Amino acid sequence: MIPTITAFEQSPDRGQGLARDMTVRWAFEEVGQPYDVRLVSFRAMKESTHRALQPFGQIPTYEEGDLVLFESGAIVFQIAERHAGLLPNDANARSRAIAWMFAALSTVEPVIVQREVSMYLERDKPWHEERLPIVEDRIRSRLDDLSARLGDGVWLDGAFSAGDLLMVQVLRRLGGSGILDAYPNLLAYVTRGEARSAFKRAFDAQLEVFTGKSSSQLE
Ligand code: GTB
Repeated sequence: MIPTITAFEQSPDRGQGLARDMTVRWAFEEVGQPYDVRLVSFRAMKESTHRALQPFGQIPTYEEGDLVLFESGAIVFQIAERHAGLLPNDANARSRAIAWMFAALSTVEPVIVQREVSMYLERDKPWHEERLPIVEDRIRSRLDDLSARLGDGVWLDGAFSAGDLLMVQVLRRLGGSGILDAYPNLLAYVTRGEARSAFKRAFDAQLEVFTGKSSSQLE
């Protein structure tokens, strides 16, 4: 059975592949699982039909037969559990890769999201100028540690895993901020992720939703 996911009908990221359906699309592409996409409007996302799938009225969701899932991390984990290619076979290595999935979503991403909130929702607050450098220092603190751990490694722990997939997607959210520039190994890490053919297929598919044109038509 082909799973169906939901994605923005009109993504506010304008095709940059930063909305979380991109993460799920990338996971599907890595394991070679075809998938369908149902596009939802902002209004439809907040209606009861969609909330039955996603209690918070967000994308992405995942439906396969009787199974309905929300939370992009849980969806990537489901894909990684069901297919080879995103989690190692060795039990300990598998547990470590899962730890990196959690690290991406619960240790690194929150500080990056705080900056987005600060930039997009708090700009008009009298304390914005004071708060932003504090938030950015918190990001740098996480990146210092992540960069030290990655060192000159290619991926976080051996072969590419779902942990890398989530971490690369999280770090991509810093694009345009200049913050990653101080971490050449993390920049190279993100570039390696984006160079994967599965990433490119996923990226092109979500871009096509924004432009209404396939990548071959854009060339
Ligand atoms: N924890 C949930 C998960 O991982 O699935 C979070 C899901 C979530 O944040 N979904 C967002 C959403 O539906 C879209 S991805 N938002 C609508 C709402 O809450 O009403 C987050 C996102 C949105 C936009 C950009 N962007 O424009 O760059 C980037 C990321």
